[in-house]
Amino acid sequence: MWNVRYPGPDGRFGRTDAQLIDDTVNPLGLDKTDHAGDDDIVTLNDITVPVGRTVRVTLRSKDVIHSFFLPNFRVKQDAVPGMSPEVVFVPTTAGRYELACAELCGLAHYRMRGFFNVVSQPEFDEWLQQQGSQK
Ligand SMILES: [Cu+2]
Repeated sequence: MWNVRYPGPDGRFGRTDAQLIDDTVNPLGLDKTDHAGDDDIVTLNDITVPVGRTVRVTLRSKDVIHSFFLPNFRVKQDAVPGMSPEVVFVPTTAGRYELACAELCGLAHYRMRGFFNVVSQPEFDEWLQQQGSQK
């Protein structure tokens, strides 16, 4: 699945470390001692962004090569273990779009179907308010 993380109100991501990854209690390898991560927001297979604003996605993979694919945006970037490639783009049309993994990555490949929601700034602000932070 796509684990999606936003930096939260402080605009900073908490530190992560591959050594801290634990499939049951810490699938993202978050360093709980870094308080920059206290307000980070985590979603599964669902990304919401405001229309007309630059989106910067940093990709990480903990197992094999996956590929972040937004066919409607012609955006495609591999997610490679040990690397953190970025993809930057500006969504210009509101809507609900499909997010897929474009790499046949394993038995759970089908579970990597997600959604990329492009909404107005007020709708985004409301969505952001509704998200609980990950402590
Ligand atoms: Cu995949």
